[in-house]
Amino acid sequence: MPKIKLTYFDFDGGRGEPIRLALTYGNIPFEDDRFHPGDWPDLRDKTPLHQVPIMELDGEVITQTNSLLRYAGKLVGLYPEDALEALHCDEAMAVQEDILIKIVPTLFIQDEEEKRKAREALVAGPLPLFLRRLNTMLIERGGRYFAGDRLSVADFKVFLWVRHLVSGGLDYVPGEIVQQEAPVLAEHFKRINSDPFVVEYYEKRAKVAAK
Ligand SMILES: N[C@@H](CCC(=O)N[C@@H](CS)C(=O)NCC(=O)O)C(=O)O
Repeated sequence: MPKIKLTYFDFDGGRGEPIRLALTYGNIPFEDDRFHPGDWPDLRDKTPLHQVPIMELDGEVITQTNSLLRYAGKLVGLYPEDALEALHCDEAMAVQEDILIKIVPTLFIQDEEEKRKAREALVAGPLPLFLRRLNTMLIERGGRYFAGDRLSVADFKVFLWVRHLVSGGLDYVPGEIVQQEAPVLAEHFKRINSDPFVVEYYEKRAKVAAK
């Protein structure tokens, strides 16, 4: 097993979090290298594509969230061996990336009115579209998981995004949108959120944050 170092912003979400969750799920030792967003400008130029997450494997730097997540999934048994199930897993991860790409620019809008309009535009179109698609994908795959009848890294990735949405963390995006547009996805969220591993992981994280 190579020595693994994962570098990402110090918050329990975003592109790095599913990788942390997967490695922890499989008890894979890794350096959880978290940095304060204020330190990003200094770190940025030291990363190959001026982006995170990055993973160092015995010192070799690798980029690209979904590639890293697939790798983590393979290490811990959360990536399907069956070709079709692997395709289903990849599709769900890519769908989540695509909607994220539409949301991210709105995170940096300073003007409140402009931000409200941008978020309302998301609620009027892309968000329901992507939520409904994820809902349909779940139904087509048996209603419980995105790939086969078992947990995969796709479930962690989509769960973490939905977790942020339902928390109301995006201003002007009502958390109820998930239940309204994608009830099967809302059930999926509740199921993963109450998984004993996930519960324990975030209990531990809450203790770290309280220190
Ligand atoms: N395609 C890349 C995108 C990575 C990406 O955009 N990461 C964001 C954080 S989630 C980032 O580094 N933003 C800082 C910046 O662009 O300055 C991947 O999947 O890893």
